[in-house]
Order: sequence, then structure tokens, then C-alpha cells
Amino acid sequence: MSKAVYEAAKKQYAKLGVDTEKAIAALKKIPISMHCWQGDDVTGFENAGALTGGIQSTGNYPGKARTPAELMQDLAFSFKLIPGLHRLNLHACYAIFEDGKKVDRDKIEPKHFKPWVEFAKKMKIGLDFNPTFFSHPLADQLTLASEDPKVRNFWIKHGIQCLKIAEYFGKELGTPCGCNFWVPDGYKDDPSDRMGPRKRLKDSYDKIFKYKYNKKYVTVTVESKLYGIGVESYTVGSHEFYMNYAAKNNLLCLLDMGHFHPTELIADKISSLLLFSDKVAFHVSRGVRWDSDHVIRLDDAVKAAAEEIVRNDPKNFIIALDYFDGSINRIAAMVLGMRNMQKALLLALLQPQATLKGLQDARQYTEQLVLQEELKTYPMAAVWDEFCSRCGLPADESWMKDVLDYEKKEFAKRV
Ligand code: RNT
Ligand code: ZN
Repeated sequence: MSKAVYEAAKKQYAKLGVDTEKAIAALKKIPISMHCWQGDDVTGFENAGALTGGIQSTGNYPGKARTPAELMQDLAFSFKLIPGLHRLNLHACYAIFEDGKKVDRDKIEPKHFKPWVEFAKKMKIGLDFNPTFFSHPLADQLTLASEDPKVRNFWIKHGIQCLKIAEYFGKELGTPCGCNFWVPDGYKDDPSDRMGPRKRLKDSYDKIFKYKYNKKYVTVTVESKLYGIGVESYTVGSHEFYMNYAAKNNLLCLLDMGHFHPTELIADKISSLLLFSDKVAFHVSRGVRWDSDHVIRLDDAVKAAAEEIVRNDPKNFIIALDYFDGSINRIAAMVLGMRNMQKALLLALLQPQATLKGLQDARQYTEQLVLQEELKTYPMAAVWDEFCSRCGLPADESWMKDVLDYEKKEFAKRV
């Protein structure tokens, strides 16, 4: 696209009172936390076996990263194709045991993540973190909500160790680490006791957060879910559970877009949460039928969430991606999702928010509807093009050629 196309778009937006330069500058400053686990189908480095916990990655696309070195290489390559500076989201199961000295999850320490901190420093990015309460012999249906105190204690220790690791990330990298708690606990069929498991989950969390982590370095988020594969009837950590737990304990709610009723959108929940807490966190994901983790598209759900983020100041949000698809090139899946999230944010940044709000408050609903609809065909692509080219990247699908070249060169070594 030529500069003239951008200049024309700039003029068209200016007529609405939208400054495209401001939109570009704002977009550059919104970090998105890219999840490491799309790179290897949530496998991690413990050789723990199958992925469990009601989540599933299917597909055998070649080239899955098998080692820390391969995953870091793939992540670094992906970041190169994503405009702007972002963050990396790790899971506890990505601990690196040098010299083969493997420890169990209740004993992992900051030192097991040192190579990740070095990687982050080299990439000049911040790190976020997630305890891993699944894919483990002691994660049989219930973890923090287990009837067995030994199992609960094991996972409580894991949670505390993860807070220490998150502190280490925040301190080393000079940017607070978002530490997100999600447990898969639940039942396939209707339980007879709904209260017991929830009481135990609450009690376990109380024990984890007795550890007084340094809030300067760590921001704790808690993630709810409605159902998962094999956990269709009852999830201990429901939305209501976490909304109340977060409010009472001064933690943040994390909304995963795939964790609600299939037609329920999270965009409408954001303002209600934000009125009662400092920030709202997301796992940007896409539910399809019973799966909650398809690669995100630039769809209405993502666009609506981005609008709420922009309208309520992006600084008040923690945006992380969460999906995993093993049936397509995993690097392309990461890059595409990140770019889609950025496009959604740009679309929202290019809306005349004050005008739209004014129309609502003046009850000019017809004008509001017309403007909302006409905006959909405004030349956002020209602004996206300008943003990408200022970041030295293509705005179109030509980045896929680089991915395919990389695939040819690197994936052949991974058989
Ligand atoms: C699962 C949750 C959770 C996981 C990751 C791997 O339904 O969304 O966030 O996807 O922690
Ligand atoms: Zn999630």
C-alpha cells in the first residue's frame, strides 16, 4: 500500500475526529502476552504424558517443539513477525531441569526458570506465569478441591512455589508478572455435593495466598470455567466462585473467552468487573462447540472485547492469549492470533468513541446504529498497513512465506 493510501485514510478518519497517528501510537503501547503452550500442544518439558484436565490439543502437524531450545527458537521467530513489543506467558510445566535433576511440581523453584529469564532479557520482554494443575498423576479430576488432604497439600505447595517463581520473574525483568490460577477440578456427571468441593477449593486458595508475595512483582489473576471435556456437569471454580473470591481477596478475575456458555460474550462483563477492581485480565480464546481453545479469529467476540478494552483504558487490562491447535503450523497459529488481537484493538482505537457515547447519551439511537455500521467499512487496513510498515513488517499474509521457509529449514530436523 502506498503512503498516499494511508494519507487518504487518515483524512477520512479525521473527519470523524479520529486521529490515526494517535491510534498507531496507542496500539504500539499495548502489550499482549503470547502463550508458550501453542508451540508444543501444552506438552511442557517434564515428560509427564498426556494432556489432561478437560483440555485437548488435536492434530499432528509436523515440527512441534520438543525441547526448551526448540521452543525458544520458535517463539523468538514468531515474535519477529508480530508488530510491537509483547510478553511471554509460561506454564509451570515448562520448567527446565538442567543436568536431568527433575523435581516434582511441589518443589519447583525460580532456578528452574532461569533460562526463560535469560531468554526474556535477550528478547526484552516481560514474563507471565501459570501454575500447572493438570497433566500430572495427582491431578485426577480434583486438585485443590480434592477430598484427599495429601493431594490438596501437594497442589497448595505447587501454588506457593509458583508465586515465588512469579516474584522472581517480576523482580528480574522489572515488570510485574501476571500469575494466573486455573484448576480443572470438576465432575462429568451431576454431583451430590456441590458445596464440599467449593469449600475445599476456597480453603486451599486461602492457604496459597497466605504466602505474602510481593505485589510490586506479581499480579494474581484467577480464571473460571463453565465446563470442559469430561467435566461437563460441574466445575468447582465457576465464574461466581472466582468473582467473589477475587473481590473479597483483592485479586483479579481472568475471563477466558472460551469458558462461558457458547453464545455468551465476555464483552458485557468487563465494565461490571472493572467497577470493582483495578484491572481485568483475559485469556483471548475461541470456543467451538465443546472446545474452548481454537485459534482466535478476528471475529465479533474478539472485536467487542477489544472495544471495551479501548473504551476503559488499555492500561487497566491484562491481555493474554490462550489456545492450542496441533493441526496447523504452530508458529503461524501464534503469529496469527497475536496479529488478530492487535487488529481488533486497532479497529476499536479507530472508532470515534466520544461521538458514539454522545449519541447514546443523547438517545440518538438511529444515528448511533448507522455510525456503528458504517464504521465497519472504514479503511482500517490502510492504518494497519502503516502501523506494520513502521514496525518493519508486512501488513498482509506474506509473513506466512517466512513461516514456510522456517518450516522447511527447521522442522525437517525434528523427526
Ligand atoms: C483451560 C484454561 C487454561 C489453560 C491453560 C493451558 O481451559 O483455559 O487457561 O488453557 O492454562
Ligand atoms: Zn484459559
